[in-house]
Amino acid sequence: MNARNPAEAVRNVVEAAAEKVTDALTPQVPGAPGSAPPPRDEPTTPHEPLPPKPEQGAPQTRTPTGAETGAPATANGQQGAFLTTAQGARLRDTAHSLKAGPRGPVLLQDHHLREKITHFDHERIPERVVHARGAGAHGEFTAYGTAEAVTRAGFLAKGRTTEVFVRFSTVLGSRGSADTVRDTRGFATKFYTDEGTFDLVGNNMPVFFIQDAIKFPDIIHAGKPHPDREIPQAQSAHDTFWDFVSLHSEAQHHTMWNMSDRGIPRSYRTMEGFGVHTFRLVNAAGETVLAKFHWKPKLGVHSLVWEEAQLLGGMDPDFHRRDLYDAIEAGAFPEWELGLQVFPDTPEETFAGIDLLDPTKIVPEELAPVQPVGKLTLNRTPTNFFAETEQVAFHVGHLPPGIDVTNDPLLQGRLFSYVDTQLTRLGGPNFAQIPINRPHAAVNDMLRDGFHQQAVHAGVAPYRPNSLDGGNPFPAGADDDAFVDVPVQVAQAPKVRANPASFDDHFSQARLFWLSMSPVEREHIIRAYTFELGKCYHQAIKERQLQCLANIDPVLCAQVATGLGLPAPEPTVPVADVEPSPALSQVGRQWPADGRMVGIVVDPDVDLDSVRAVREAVFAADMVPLLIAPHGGTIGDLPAQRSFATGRSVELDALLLASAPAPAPDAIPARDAKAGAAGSTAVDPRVLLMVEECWRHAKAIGAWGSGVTVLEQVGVTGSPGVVTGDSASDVLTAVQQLMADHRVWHRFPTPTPVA
Ligand code: HDE
Repeated sequence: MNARNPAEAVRNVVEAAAEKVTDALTPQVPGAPGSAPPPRDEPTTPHEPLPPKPEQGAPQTRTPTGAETGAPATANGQQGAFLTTAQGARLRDTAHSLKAGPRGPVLLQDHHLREKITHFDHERIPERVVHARGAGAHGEFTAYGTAEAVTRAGFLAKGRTTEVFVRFSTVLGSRGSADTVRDTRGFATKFYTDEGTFDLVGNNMPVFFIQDAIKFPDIIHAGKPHPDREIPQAQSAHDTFWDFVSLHSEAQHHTMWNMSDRGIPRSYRTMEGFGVHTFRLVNAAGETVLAKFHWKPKLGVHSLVWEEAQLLGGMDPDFHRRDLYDAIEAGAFPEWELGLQVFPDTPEETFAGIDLLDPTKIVPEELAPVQPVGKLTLNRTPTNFFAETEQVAFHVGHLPPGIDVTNDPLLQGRLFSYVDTQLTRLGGPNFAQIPINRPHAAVNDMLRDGFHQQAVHAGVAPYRPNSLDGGNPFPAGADDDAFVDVPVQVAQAPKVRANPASFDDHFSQARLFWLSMSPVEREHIIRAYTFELGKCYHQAIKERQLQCLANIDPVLCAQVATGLGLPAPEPTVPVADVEPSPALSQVGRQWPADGRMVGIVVDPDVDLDSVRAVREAVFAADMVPLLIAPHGGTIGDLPAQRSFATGRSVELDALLLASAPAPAPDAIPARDAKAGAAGSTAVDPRVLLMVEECWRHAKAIGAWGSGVTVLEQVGVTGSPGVVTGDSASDVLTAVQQLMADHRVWHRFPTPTPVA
């Protein structure tokens, strides 16, 4: 055994033991739960903890005040071969309480029992009040240097690479809710820059429901489950949400984004991200510009269809986090470009007539192009969900020199909220000392004591000025790279509770978004509004929201009204005359298919060589092949990752049929309701259902050999995006080309007229 370190040696031993039993059945796709396969018998020889899985990362081992310790990241975890107390005393037994004789009673002196149970009692902490459901990953950001002219932020200097941690989230649901609900997604990035941590706490939509932070509790109370029955979970399809947004019409632009395909992303990897607010950047010469941050995914923007999202909520509530972690494990590292829209810093703080302080407005990319300034790559999964994803604490006020805030009233309120929320959630003021939050810059802050203080501060003078600690810490001078608040002129004005008049336009940009959509995206928006309002109980709320839609677009309003069985009202304000922004549509371009799932239906009679070749070709294209077979185990020498009983179309991006499997022995409707799908008795009905679902979800489907007969039985042969051929590799090539468009949208006509 020639292992480089003891942990690797341990893995070699455990792997060797496990090889004997697991070789043939190992699924060979991402998702193995541990770093070594388990042996069949319980291991009894003491050894060091197993190393993390190769794709896992962890916070660097920094001191609470930001210094590198040089210890490996694994030193954050458990040490040694033996079970111990929290104080490090070795324990012989953790399965039996200390009792007066085998039949008890249990003795109060059992300090191990009390330590174990007491700690367990306190394992849960309050979940985030919003964005509770999330998934994080480590990565790095490399700057192109293209932002150097507008900001002095060191991490944006050419070629500079900075460690990051990103957390994606939904907004409304509880921690255990489903990933695929219709909602806004959080996209929060912590850059551990050597000038202090920068948190870009953004969303996958560029606008927000409200213009003033004081209304955040209102929108969230309206969106959360009703307080009496605590339903519905993690969704906006209910009365209180639509009650608020129909009365509070500044929410209509954001609501339109939620009702569009952006509300149901296919993957975190296929989402754009937006800083939403306008920020102020300052360069080395002290000159300023206004700017908006954008994340552009390498894989393009891509979404689920609504039925798929609903099925996935039950089939795989962890769909998005699984997709993220499987992609990283498979080496298909998710990538985004960071981009800037830059505007002159004028006293009016407007651009092309758009108020840059109004967070319900975008600046169309056609007017101000997004200029790429660097690349983000997520390349390591967390080692421990709680330590990293749950305890990470973002704050819009974590800013490095070169990036400053503006007077956007939503941003100003956020500057207060994020620290305040961590005090409760993370139990005190020292959350910056938790490993995932530790800065990668030297910290000398004069903040002292408090719950869970981990720094051992030296000296006697945590105050300024002092002479007893030699005057330390010293204010940074002009040449010491300090954060300097930009001395922006504050307008002379009365103290008021009021908005500028420019904030009063609530409908024109909702219309701009609607007009920018392709026909199929508009059908989806009509469907989403009709579904959500159809779930509301009260007629008055539906009618009020229809009035808002009438003010946005008459066709949209009429279509939704028809679905609700209500008359379409006339607009109460003139419908805005706006130019569409084609950049807002996600349809019409081509994208790489990295990390996408390709199902391959096989049976024991399949031509194994062609399946093996297709499987290799799918892997080679950075996608994941899933063999779907009548039973688990293997087909020939190939592992079956799904059976007809465990598999479902919704986890696939494309489906290939290499066989026409006869009904398996468990294709019994009384046992598996999917087996009750209507169709021929020659083919397993669950395969027919899979084809049917892929077809109606506009996915590419391919078949060769006897697989072609399955398509005939479902009645989809020859329809758009359904490929047949003699050669498996030709079929795969054609399917891959279809996947570059994301979906086969032209399979279905789009009848709604354009206004
Ligand atoms: Fe947040 N938001 N927010 N938010 N937000 C939180 O902070 C808040 C807003 C966003 O993965 C909380 O640590 C107020 C806009 C993300 O940990 C809390 C207002 C945008 C995350 C909070 C807003 C966001 C949060 C809850 C109105 C997009 C998850 C837990 C002024 C630009 C970060 C926490 C993570 C989380 C307050 C509006 C994004 C309560 C008061 C606009 C991505 O502090």
